[in-house]
Amino acid sequence: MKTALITGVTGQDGAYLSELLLSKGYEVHGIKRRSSLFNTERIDHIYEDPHRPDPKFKLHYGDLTDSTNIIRIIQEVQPDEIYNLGAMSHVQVSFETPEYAADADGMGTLRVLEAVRLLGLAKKTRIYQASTSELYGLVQEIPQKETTPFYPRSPYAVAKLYAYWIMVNYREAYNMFACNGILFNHESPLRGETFVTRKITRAAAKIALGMQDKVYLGNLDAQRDWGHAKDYVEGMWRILQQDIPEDFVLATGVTTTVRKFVEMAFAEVGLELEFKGSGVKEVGIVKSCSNPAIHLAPGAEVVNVDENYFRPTEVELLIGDPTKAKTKLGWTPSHTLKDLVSEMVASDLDKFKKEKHLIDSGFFISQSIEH
Ligand code: NDP
Ligand code: GDR
Repeated sequence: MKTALITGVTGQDGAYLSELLLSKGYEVHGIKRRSSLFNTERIDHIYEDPHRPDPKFKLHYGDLTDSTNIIRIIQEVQPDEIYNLGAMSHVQVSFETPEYAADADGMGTLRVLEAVRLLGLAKKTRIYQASTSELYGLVQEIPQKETTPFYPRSPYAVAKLYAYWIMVNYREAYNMFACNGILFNHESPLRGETFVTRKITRAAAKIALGMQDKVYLGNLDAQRDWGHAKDYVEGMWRILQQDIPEDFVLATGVTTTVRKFVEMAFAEVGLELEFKGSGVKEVGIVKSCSNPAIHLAPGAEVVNVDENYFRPTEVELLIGDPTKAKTKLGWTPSHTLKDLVSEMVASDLDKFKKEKHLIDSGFFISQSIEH
């Protein structure tokens, strides 16, 4: 039985990857941060009571900014594989916390590599690094592939650039099995609520249920290559099962604007939208409604642009070329964007129907704040 250690186990990818590795018979260890509220919602369903004999899923308190803690956990776990998914992963927030992003996302990766090396595990432990399409930043080539030059456009992406190269360097210097997965955006019902896709699917669900009037968004022209997180964690695992350590792009090869994603999500609840105006004056209004449960007249404004969501430097266009992953890993994404949007909206509708029921019955009074 193989043992895996996942940093960022409480995040979207950590949850799906844990499920995948457990289904493959791995013993899975995850690092979770201490927080004042419970932060294990995404993995509660696979949590095993440590008092039971021989649990296959174990959690350790830790943080990528704390080297001694990383060393201790790796020494204790002696993992065959490490998936370094932990990161301050929000691009816009990284402009507000640039030093922390550098520490957790950049130096954190170095801490993992150094721990493995210093503990004498360089031959045993394979390491996956959660690299990102944000490395491509300002467009240099379309579509973007493993050989496309990088031009990061945020403190997050610059920190991830350091992480990318320190992985390459440790692979070359110490012969370590260290690989970068350069993953394009991947989403799911477990996606963090402040990333644009989830923000939109939540809004579509809440507006349909009469729980929210409109959603404020930033750059509607940005284009992203969106896939499903379930497909991407399968790719991560395949990257570490190769004979030779290499870096791979995982992407769908299809790009879509944020505006189009909004239209697709609202269509799922029976609202056809049209956009009028431009820049900060652009609005998304209801063109027609085929859902009798929704009381919104044509012309109702449900999308506004708020310039606070514009980034100081934006990544306008991402579209990946997954040919290398297809050829060498046999990896192909199995979800279309339409499937993904349907699944996310259905999940948010289900969640907010329950919340509304509790609110209407007087059992629940706090509605979540929308960012
Ligand atoms: P999430 O934001 O959902 O999860 C991030 C995880 O990292 C959470 O478990 C979080 O803990 C943890 N974390 C944050 N800071 C630290 C720290 N200092 N020490 C230890 N753990 C920390 O991200 P995703 O699951 O979407 O992404 C996983 C990884 O892949 C990230 O590194 C991200 O940058 C990268 N990536 C993601 C892509 C995507 O489209 N999803 C695409 C390309 C790369 P907590 O729950 O306590 O906040
Ligand atoms: P991204 O994802 O920055 O690509 O990083 P995000 O969903 O935050 O933004 C995608 C695009 O949408 C535009 N946008 C908005 N974004 C947010 N969050 N909120 C808004 O209201 C909004 N309006 C428009 C953004 O400007 C951007 O162009 C994600 C993260 O998961 C990273 O960790 C990962 O590395 C990359 O994907 C690949």
